[in-house]
Amino acid sequence: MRFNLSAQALCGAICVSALAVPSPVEKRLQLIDLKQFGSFPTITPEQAHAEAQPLSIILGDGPQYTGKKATTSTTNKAPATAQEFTTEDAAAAADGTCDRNNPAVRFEWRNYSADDRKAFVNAIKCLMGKPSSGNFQGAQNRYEDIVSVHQQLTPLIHQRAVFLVWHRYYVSVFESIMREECAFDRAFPWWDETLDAGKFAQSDIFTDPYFGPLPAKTSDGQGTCIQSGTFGGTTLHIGPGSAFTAHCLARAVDESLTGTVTASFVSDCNSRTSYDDMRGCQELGPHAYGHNGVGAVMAEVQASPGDPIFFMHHLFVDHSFRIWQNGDASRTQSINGCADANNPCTPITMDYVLTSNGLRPNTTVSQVMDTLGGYLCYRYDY
Ligand SMILES: *[C@@H]1O[C@H](CO)[C@@H](O)[C@H](O)[C@H]1NC(C)=O
Ligand SMILES: *[C@@H]1O[C@H](CO)[C@@H](O)[C@H](O)[C@H]1NC(C)=O
Ligand SMILES: [Cu+2]
Repeated sequence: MRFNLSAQALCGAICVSALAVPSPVEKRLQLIDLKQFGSFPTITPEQAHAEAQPLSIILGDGPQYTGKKATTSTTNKAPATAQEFTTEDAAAAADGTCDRNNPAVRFEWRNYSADDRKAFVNAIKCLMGKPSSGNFQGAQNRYEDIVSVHQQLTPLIHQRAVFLVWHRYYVSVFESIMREECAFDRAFPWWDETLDAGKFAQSDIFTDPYFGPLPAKTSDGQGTCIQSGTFGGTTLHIGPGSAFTAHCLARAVDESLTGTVTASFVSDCNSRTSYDDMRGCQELGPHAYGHNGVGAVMAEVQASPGDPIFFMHHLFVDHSFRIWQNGDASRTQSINGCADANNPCTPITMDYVLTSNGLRPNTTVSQVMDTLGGYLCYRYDY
């Protein structure tokens, strides 16, 4: 809007008519109306900050703490490079054991080699090229099986306690399918979005060799179909919302939204000592702004995994969750909050069942609370 006004002021009637008629470049870009995608609900960073708990509580001066910050094996030494990761590390989790001194390491994108990055996006592309199992509504390839499960489960996995644990499980299901069906045999990456806050589009994650470009939301509020890079020209068949309408993989970055995904927003949320308070703050805070900031497909709750950047984003969300858990040993051993939307609600327990509708076997909250517990076996490089 502001762009239109200043453009008119600067160059008058000729430029106005130029804006009204889409140029050949714009046509080639294939714009898409963003209204169909909606957005994730949010809280403001100011709200999260105002309700942040004082540092004395975070550092453990409260009665339930020993007065010393809990140390966990996440402080153990990392392999120096991602290449040291072996398939043995991946197998460790699958057989239910985890050597806490030698788990798989998820490397921040900047610590992840160009070769690993390529292999990672190619394995996702590989899933898009495999046939659907036929068990998931609307899915036209194996990757869309995974997207469909998120679409179908949406009301059960958002805005309630299970949000962080279910999405941790979902990322692990995605990882397992990449390894077993597309032979991905390297360490996993994660994305420290706080280092790219306000400039997501400048990250080399969003370049042709990797996830493809991140075009800005247009001045009249449209998204752009991704035409180049690993996922250029992708047609999605799950969504928008609960529909199954063929549409392009589109993005529409708003860097004023990505600009709120800062380390201080994350740590204000992580200052909360109650799991469910922290969860609500992360979900409606940095998590929601990352989705809305990338825009278009990513801003639509149900089918957002249609954009593969979804998994990089949820690896970031899971990293924040693990960092909160590192603050006290009890945080891998218990959970609180509502399991359903009843009033009064049923409290969630460690036995609550997590499902991926058969993509992988069901498990329980207790199996995924600890990323080093055996069902899972990974830590983050920092
Ligand atoms: C990963 O990156 C962080 C931040 O740049 C750095 O502190 C850390 O040492 C790196 N880790 C490895 C294993 O390269
Ligand atoms: C998995 O969990 C879902 C949800 O609780 C349940 O409906 C389904 O029957 C479970 N599947 C198996 C195989 O236990
Ligand atoms: Cu989700």
